[in-house]
Amino acid sequence: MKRLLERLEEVFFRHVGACILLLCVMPLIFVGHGIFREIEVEQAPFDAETEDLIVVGFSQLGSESGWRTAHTLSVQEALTKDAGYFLIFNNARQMQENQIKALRSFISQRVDYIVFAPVIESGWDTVLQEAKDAGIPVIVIDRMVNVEDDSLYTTWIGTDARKEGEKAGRWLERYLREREMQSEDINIVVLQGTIGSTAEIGRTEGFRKIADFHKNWHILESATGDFTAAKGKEVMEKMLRRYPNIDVLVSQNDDMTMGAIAAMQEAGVSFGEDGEVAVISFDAIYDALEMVDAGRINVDIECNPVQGAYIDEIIRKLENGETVEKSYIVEENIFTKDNVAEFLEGRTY
Ligand code: GYE
Repeated sequence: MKRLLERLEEVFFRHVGACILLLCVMPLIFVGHGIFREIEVEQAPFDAETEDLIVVGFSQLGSESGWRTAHTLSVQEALTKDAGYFLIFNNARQMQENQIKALRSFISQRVDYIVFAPVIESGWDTVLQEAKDAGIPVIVIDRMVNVEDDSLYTTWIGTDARKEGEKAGRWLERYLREREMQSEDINIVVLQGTIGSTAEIGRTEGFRKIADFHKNWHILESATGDFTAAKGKEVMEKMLRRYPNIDVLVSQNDDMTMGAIAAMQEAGVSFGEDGEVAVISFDAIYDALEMVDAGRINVDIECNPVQGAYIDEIIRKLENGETVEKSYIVEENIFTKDNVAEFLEGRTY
């Protein structure tokens, strides 16, 4: 009996001991995990090798589209070690809070420059003030920030999204005129990008400006597909169920267009040059241009992701103490079946 009691005592303490140990260790595991999650950005090793390099923290908003992949690559290809840079990259996965964390991490690492593609326009005043207080120049790329004090960033390199939206509207005017449909009722649906982003705001407003001139153009619905193919498909499926006679799809990027095309195919709705639904897309990535060539997308309004070389040039000027412009707008084209072939050749994205 005594031996049995001793045995029970031994087992009991062993288990309680294990539980206590686990209780002590568990919080550490969680805290540790939290820490590692927060500091996802690569640390800049400030050793002899990097001392001569210009350290750039690059906060990319996400990897939601083919355009974004080309954009990231363009920055990485321009800011190489051979060109004199040490690039710290962070992908915010389309979440503003991740981007703010990345910017704070760059500030605490005392990088030489911050390059930053903001997911939406608002909400940056505080963190950009922190960068300014730390004396770190901020180069905003692609989308814009909407801040009270524009001395919070040094310069912006991007595209004219409003003009892109207007170009889409002008193309539709021409298209309807050529088919002598300019007086008919035209039903339009719009797949918007991330709400509150420069690309979404500009393309929505630019297109609407032209649409407002035409009382026979009816925008049945505008809904966001968040610039992704999956969401674009999902939203288009709902629209196709709701509206049996869509004449025009305006899709604010090629990825959503691909999703919407899949939805139309599944629903048995024809589209493109000879179809029921005319397709207007934005970005002009390679795969979409092939679809323009094949007559499946009627028009693609280009948005140029090749912005890396501009950043390099701007940083070099700043290093030499030269002044830079407050904004740089990259050049853009518009592609239809008539001109696309010559641009397909040699296009890398
Ligand atoms: O059109 C889209 C991407 O901000 C211009 O973002 C960029 C847009 C681009 O996700 O594909």
